[in-house]
Amino acid sequence: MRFRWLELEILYYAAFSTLKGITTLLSSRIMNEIQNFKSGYVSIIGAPNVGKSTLLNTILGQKLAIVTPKPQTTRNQIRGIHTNDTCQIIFVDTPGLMNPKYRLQSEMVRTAYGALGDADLVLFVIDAAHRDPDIEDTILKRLKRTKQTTILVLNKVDLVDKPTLLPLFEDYSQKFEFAHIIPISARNADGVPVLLEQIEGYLPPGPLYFPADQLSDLPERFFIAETVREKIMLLTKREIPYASAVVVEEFEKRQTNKSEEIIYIRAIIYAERQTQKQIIIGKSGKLIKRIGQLARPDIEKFLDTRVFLELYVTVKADWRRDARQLKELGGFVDM
Ligand SMILES: Nc1nc2c(ncn2[C@@H]2O[C@H](COP(=O)(O)OP(=O)(O)OP(=O)(O)O)[C@@H](O)[C@H]2O)c(=O)[nH]1
Ligand SMILES: [Mg+2]
Repeated sequence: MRFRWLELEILYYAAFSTLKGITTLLSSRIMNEIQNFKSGYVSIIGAPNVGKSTLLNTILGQKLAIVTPKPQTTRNQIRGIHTNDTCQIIFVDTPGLMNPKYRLQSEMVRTAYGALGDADLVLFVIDAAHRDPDIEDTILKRLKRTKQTTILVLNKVDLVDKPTLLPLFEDYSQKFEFAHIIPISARNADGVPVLLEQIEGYLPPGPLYFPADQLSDLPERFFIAETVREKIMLLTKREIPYASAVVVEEFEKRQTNKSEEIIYIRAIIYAERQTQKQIIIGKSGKLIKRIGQLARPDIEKFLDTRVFLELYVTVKADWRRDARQLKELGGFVDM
């Protein structure tokens, strides 16, 4: 009997020390991982239409920022979170930089430069197929003042012949001391893994700021309004894409007659003139119906539920030039 007890005791101690060993090993690995984990903010800046938002979406593997072939699509800072086992990067997509002609554009420029302040790293994106020397020089002057570590991203290389890239490398490396110059095609994801690898190298050690599965810290309403605005930008011409704003007024879970859950969304489209309002509505409401038809599936995909989308158009004269309206309709905050 005594022998049995001894045997049990030995077994108990053996099991206990193995368990202790495993726990110590695990916790030291976790500690190591925490110590080696990196995180930080990376701002994406550049002229309008160079592919900043496309790059953000490609990195995230999901459409977060709206994209259109028209310049000045993005109006606000769009934060997208990329997390893997070793790092968390908060990318900040920004409005395209330009010489502003009215208040909305000044706010957009202020918003874009506002993303430089807290950035651990800057991605300066240019369109390798269509350069804009004036804007580029203005941006470079700013970067020289802020002295931030910057990677130059030559985007849309799918549109240019490879030999034309070499002079670009030479030209830009003379203009600024870039940490790297990386050619990519944001649309095809070519070069994006290399870019990500380089970015990670510049991040400081840091914690997970957001849960690993979180994609953005912006509210759902913002992305819904943006999706509707994207469709307006795609379906309208001349001044209308730039004179339109969208605000989600109602966002509510409801039950259908068949007890299915559905999200009811009421969004208001703001135009600056009565004539613009009529065009957005279209003959017998045809265009606004089309805007809704294109926006709804995107919103359903984003929210992962069925959606009932109701759109209205209203006029707010010259909202783009009015500070108070810009806050309400454009989502601009004091910085
Ligand atoms: N061929 C090609 N087109 C691209 C690439 N990246 C973006 N585009 C296109 O360029 C256009 C502008 O892309 P966006 O991502 O909206 O550009 P942006 O810099 O965010 O533009 P703003 O928000 O207006 O400043 C869209 O038509 C994209 O599909 C690329 O790598 N190759
Ligand atoms: Mg954009």
